[in-house]
Amino acid sequence: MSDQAFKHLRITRRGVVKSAAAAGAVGAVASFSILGPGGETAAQSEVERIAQERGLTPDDVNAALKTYVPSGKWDEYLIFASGGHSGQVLVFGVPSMRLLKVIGVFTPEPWQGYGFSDDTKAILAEGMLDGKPLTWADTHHPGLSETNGEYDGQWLFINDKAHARLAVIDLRDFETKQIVKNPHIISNHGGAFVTPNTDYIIDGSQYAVPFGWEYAPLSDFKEKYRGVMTFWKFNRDNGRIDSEQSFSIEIPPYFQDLADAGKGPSDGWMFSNSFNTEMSTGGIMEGKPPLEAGASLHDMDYMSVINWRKAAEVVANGGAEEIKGMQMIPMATAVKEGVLFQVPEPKSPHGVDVTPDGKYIVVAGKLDPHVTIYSFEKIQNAIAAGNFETDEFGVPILPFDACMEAQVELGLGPLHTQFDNAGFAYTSLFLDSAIARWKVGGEGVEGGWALVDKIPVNYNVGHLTAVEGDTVSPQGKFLVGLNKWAIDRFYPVGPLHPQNFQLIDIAVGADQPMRLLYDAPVGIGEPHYAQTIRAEKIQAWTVYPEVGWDTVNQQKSPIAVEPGKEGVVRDGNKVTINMTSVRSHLTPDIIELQEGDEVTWHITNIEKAQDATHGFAVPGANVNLSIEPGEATSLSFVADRPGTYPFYCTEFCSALHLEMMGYMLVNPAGGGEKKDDEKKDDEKD
Ligand code: CUK
Ligand code: CUA
Repeated sequence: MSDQAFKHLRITRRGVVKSAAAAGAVGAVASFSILGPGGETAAQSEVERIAQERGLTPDDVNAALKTYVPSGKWDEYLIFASGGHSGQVLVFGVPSMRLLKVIGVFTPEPWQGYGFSDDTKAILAEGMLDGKPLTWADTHHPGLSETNGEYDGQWLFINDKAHARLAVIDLRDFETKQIVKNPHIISNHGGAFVTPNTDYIIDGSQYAVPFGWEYAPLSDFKEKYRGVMTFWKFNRDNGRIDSEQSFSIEIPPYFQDLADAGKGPSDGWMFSNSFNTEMSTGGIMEGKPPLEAGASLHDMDYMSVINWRKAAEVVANGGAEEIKGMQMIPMATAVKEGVLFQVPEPKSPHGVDVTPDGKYIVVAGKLDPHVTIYSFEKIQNAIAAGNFETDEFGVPILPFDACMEAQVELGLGPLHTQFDNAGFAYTSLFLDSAIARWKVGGEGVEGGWALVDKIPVNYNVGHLTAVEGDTVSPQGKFLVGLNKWAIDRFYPVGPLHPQNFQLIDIAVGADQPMRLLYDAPVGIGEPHYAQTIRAEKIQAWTVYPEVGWDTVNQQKSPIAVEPGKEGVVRDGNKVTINMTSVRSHLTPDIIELQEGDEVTWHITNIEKAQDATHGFAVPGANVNLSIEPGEATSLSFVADRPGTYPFYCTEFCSALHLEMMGYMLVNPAGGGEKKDDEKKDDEKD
């Protein structure tokens, strides 16, 4: 930038950066204690010099000051983002946008030992598909647990769209504790969305299939294919989903999409939009319209309106059937019992979001430039009025005009909506590559249901996340656009570009434009959705509460190894190793095995110091463990290849870390051709 332009940058006595260009649009950002009482100072000219050298505008300097978090200082908010195809969860700090953690969820994660220790292998095994292991997932929607509609910082759930699975993460240690596979459907999308007290986690189907994805020809689509809305019961006492208490509702074979739980006045209900009410099944080669065209013929699709509390009563009263091992309310029962209704919604909608006060439901158009806002009260009145039309499956269709409160024209490709603490809603515009801010209306609101302004984003924004933007009390301040395309934002790293998380300042007043603060590349998958929580709500352990901790069940482990009790126990060809790890030794450090031994190796990290994690690798066994301070864990394998195996600690834990190793010697069975009785003799030795 030219010197001329930069003359406009000034740091005032109170640390306010101002420029002619940005005058009035720039707020107080920091205070420089080193600044003198007036005029030019050394610090000021230093800032100017750096800015000039780097070609930074006054807006850039402001953005830097608003996002920089100095060493040793912590971020105010945490983002829990889907890791997309990686099958993991990403944790970012806001406003720094620093990546704090990648949580292993559906995919083995070697650094955390996730999927390598016996107990975490068992968690991944819960998510097998018909007994086949899956090592990836298409994670879309993380959902933080809520108490009275507020994030409570205790649990996180996330769905796997590709296989209709749901995972439970404990935020005391940021580790995955459970994976459940939906027995009714093979792909989901309307999950993980929690009810206001986390009684249930909603998990709606995406692509219709016969129950249990059994075979049925596409010509039987209307008869055999179905949509499903599943309600997983969450038990806070043990921190697990209880499949026995969970249930599904059979719904028409439309492609259900996003979902959201009601709150406040709409608590007890949930909403899910759908597309492809045309029930197109493709068939380009058969001379039919391609699926995306066939699925976009109607002007209206349907939002499902479900009384989940009533549905739970129906199940409790025996109104459900067991299908594929889990309760299912038949569609006819759901209709008869007043559980299931539909409301028309404009053309292939995508997002559905309930306003913080629970009074309105916002549906975004995708192929319609409007958001459509429904009034929960009006929906209830329409239900009370009765006398419904139905679709061809007999499901009531409430009159659009009777339920609709307002429509706001925002721009092209509206998808998802978040809310702030000042009465505004923010809707992503995928086709416009922009985020629209609009005023939520309602009783006593001046100028409601109206577009306020837009900010361009780079590019193709999908979801967005505002601070506590899904709760009954959003916090405002920051918004992050989860942009699918980065194009020119980062130095090229090959044809597969990173995703771009763009941090946006929404703490500005309504009369000032939203401002872009920071671009954070995400190079691990496509994180569809994220939620942002006040960091202080999460009180994670820095070390496990007791030495010898079972990190899956969060209690003292029965297999914990105490110092002084280490050793190797042999029972025939079953060998149990009891090991401790502490800086800088593994005890025992020489392990003698016989070829074919079945080995169970218990290791306890007896450290109590923060960050004194030891890794543990056994070459040849495809194992790496992460044994955090206090953790007790195990691994099992068969020593099937005679040889010499140095095992070692894989975290640089201490000055003598490289010495933190030992030898595992697997003796050949009988030196090649030994007889069986000789082998037994060897084992006795
Ligand atoms: S979806 Cu991806 S941008 Cu799965 Cu919530 Cu809308
Ligand atoms: Cu323990 Cu390195």
